[in-house]
Amino acid sequence: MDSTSRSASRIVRLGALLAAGVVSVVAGQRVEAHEVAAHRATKSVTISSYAFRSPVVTVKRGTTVVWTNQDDAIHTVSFATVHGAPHDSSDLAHGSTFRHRFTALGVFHYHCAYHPFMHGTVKVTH
Ligand SMILES: [Cu+2]
Repeated sequence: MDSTSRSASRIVRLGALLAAGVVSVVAGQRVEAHEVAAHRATKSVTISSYAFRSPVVTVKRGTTVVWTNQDDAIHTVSFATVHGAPHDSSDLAHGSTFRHRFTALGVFHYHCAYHPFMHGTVKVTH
């Protein structure tokens, strides 16, 4: 093998490595774009007339759920204490919001600490 063909074969190998790298980078970007879209998703739940509307929401993992109290009465968004559930919202006055990004899969039940008949569920899926 002379020096010309040796360097030519090195160039071919480098080209193959670059091609493989480019393919994996493109695949990685696709996955990232998909994850970013899920992470930016939000779902709104309003609190009005002493009820969570809608009481049951199903969201993809990474979604942020935002509760807004439209009642004059104070309410809370208080979850059963399980892995992946948010901490208590504490008191929400009229117009206040509480938000939590759900990163764990599961079914999360919550209620209002002042009005136990007010309850809701967040189902987090793939
Ligand atoms: Cu309440």
